[in-house]
Amino acid sequence: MKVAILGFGKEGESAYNYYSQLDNELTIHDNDTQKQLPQDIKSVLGDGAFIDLDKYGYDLLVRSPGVRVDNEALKTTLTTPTAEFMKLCPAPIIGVTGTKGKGTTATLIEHILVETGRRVHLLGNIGSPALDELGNINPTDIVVLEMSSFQLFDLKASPHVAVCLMVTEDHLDWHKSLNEYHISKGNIFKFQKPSDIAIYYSQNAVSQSLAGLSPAETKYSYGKGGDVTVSNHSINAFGHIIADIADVKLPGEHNLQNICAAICGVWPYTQDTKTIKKVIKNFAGLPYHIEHVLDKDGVNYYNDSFSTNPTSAIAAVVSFTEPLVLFLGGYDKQADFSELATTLKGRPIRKIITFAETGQRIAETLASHNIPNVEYISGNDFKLIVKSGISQVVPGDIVLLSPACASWGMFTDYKARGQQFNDIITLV
Ligand code: UMA
Repeated sequence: MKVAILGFGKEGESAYNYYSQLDNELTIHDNDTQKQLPQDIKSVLGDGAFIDLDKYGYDLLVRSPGVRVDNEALKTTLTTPTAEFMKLCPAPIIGVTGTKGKGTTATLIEHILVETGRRVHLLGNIGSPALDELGNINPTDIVVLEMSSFQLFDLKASPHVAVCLMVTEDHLDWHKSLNEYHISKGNIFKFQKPSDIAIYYSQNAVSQSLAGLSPAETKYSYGKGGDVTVSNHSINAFGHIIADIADVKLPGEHNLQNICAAICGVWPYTQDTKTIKKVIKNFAGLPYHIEHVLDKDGVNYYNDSFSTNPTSAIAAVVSFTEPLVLFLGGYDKQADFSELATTLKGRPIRKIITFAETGQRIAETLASHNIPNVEYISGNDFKLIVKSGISQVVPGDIVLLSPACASWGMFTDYKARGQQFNDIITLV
């Protein structure tokens, strides 16, 4: 077969390895002319890499998640690594989507199931291309698949257990509209069977209405009035008290909701409340997710570099009542920062530094909401940016990197941004 791999990042490389095993003739398409490619591979690189894909006469196009191909007029068969994986995966899949919290929830689901003795594979948007693991999965295993809107966009399959967390606004530079973003997320439910299980967040209208697309006869909800709730200072699931919220290590109200979602996700496989409690008590969260990194002279430093949209920055901000030094800014995904500004209103602000492509726009939005002590710093000197923020901290302050934007432009990814932040605060 003549196969084109569209985009040669993590997923593209995984697809390349997968399809080359099957003795296909492969070509890589990528916008990046500097892309490092396997030796002797055919390629189409540059701005026009994804234009008129039918003209090459391929039998199959394999789309990486970040590459957008509008396929209405396309004649060549288009697939994705996620679609191919779901078609062939021998084990049941618990899919997790939502605007934020996917990684934390999927990881908690994995930790709980592993603790009950299951063999579990945590794959997908979390950073592990699913096709890489396919040959290693047995029918008795469980796959936990973090699914982004880019992966769900043209997917015509849904997982056995589908978990949809809070859906707000994101990726409007990629999706044509908020509605399209929501429709993409809805694919996690749309192709389920009656014997499948749909899980939604009762306090998020989008999540709840998307779950309505599912023909699943079993639907669980978490949040107010749901099957799993936080009330009377405890986490309650299906009539059992699971844990006291004082036992939870993860910071923030949003993480209590992620825990509730994870309990719904594992419930079809385990109702061992003791094990669930043990994992919840021990789970301190993922790196760069409101991660406590330093306590220096009475000032606590938190790294939330994973915050790539305003919703997650809001969740981080409301986790603290102490005076904040906050860093905001990054790549422009056309997000609206006014709700973040409203959230910041009335909170104690030591300093807000805005930076990078969105820095000026964020500063203007905050100014229009009369948020005090905001400074925009232009340029790419992250050390200068961080040092300017922390120059006036006093004991009791919280220093928080929760940029509300993707890292691209200044950093390769959120991990590089988070690592640089940690290096700088540790040294100064
Ligand atoms: N490319 C183009 N043109 C485009 C977009 C990309 O040529 O318009 C090329 C790039 O030059 C690069 C390659 O495609 O060579 C990158 O492919 P990709 O953007 O699909 O990224 P991958 O490296 O394959 O990583 C993807 C996910 N990235 C995206 O969806 C953007 C990773 O999620 C995921 O961890 C990885 O697959 C493994 O499954 C990252 C992410 O930011 C963490 N996800 C978004 C989010 O969580 O909000 C959706």
